[in-house]
Amino acid sequence: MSEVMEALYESVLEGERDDTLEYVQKSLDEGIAPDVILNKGMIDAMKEVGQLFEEGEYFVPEMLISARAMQGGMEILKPHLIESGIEPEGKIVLGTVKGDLHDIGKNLVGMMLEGAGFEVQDLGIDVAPEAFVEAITDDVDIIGLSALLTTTTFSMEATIKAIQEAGLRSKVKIMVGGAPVTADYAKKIGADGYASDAGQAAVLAQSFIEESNG
Ligand code: B1M
Repeated sequence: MSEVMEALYESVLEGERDDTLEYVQKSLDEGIAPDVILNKGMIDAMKEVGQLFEEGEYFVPEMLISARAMQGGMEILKPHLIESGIEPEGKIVLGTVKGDLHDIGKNLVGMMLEGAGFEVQDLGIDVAPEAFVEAITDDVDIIGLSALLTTTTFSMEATIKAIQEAGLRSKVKIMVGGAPVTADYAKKIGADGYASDAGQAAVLAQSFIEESNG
């Protein structure tokens, strides 16, 4: 890893937001590709944060300041990750499910979908099943559910059930993702698809639209 990327990684690990902003900009100035900056400089650092939390070295406040640093860096990267000027090719309602406050992955998914030409309605975090149901209007093609906790994957199932019970299941495709979610689990709870990362989420969403266009 180059010196600036190492410095970026450390800044996220230490939750030094100002340094993160500086090193993301420096990495871009040095011509490092935005997806490399994101994956190697920031997402890998967040993985180490999670590991340190598991080992009892980090606590919630440390996770939080690392998350703030990463979110700041993502704002600088955003225009470089998404291409502009594409006409919306579908609408997706996105949210982190009830009981879950993690939003970095969901925000990345939203950015990549925007980049792929989707209109994204972001319902935020801790979104109740009923709120997803209410958001399904005629122009909505896809519902995207994110969960980072093993416990909140059950909220995904509850959300799909609520959409079914409201008689709206055939109107939308449902995509799920997040660290504890698997393709098998997605199938089991009746989702239409699973994506392991933000790039895959955009590919999956596009395949849903192509399918519905025949
Ligand atoms: Co939390 N946390 N956290 N946390 N946190 C995890 C998830 C954990 C794995 C840490 C660990 O123990 N190693 C663990 C969960 C264990 C489990 O259930 N399996 C955990 C825990 C336990 C907790 C608390 C319970 C801690 C506590 O209070 N004791 C608590 C729960 C709060 C709640 O939600 N109710 C908690 C709180 C927090 C903070 C608030 C402090 C903070 C979140 C801040 C924020 O999001 N604004 C936080 C953080 C930062 C993490 C880690 C360190 C990093 C998460 C992250 O942002 N990753 C995380 C450890 C880890 O993940 N290794 C951890 C970077 C992000 C880009 O990746 O979110 O996986 P990710 O998203 C990816 C893919 O998963 C996918 O694409 C994304 C981009 O590639 N994806 C989708 C995500 N959503 C998708 C949707 C799709 C498709 C793909 O379609 C719709």
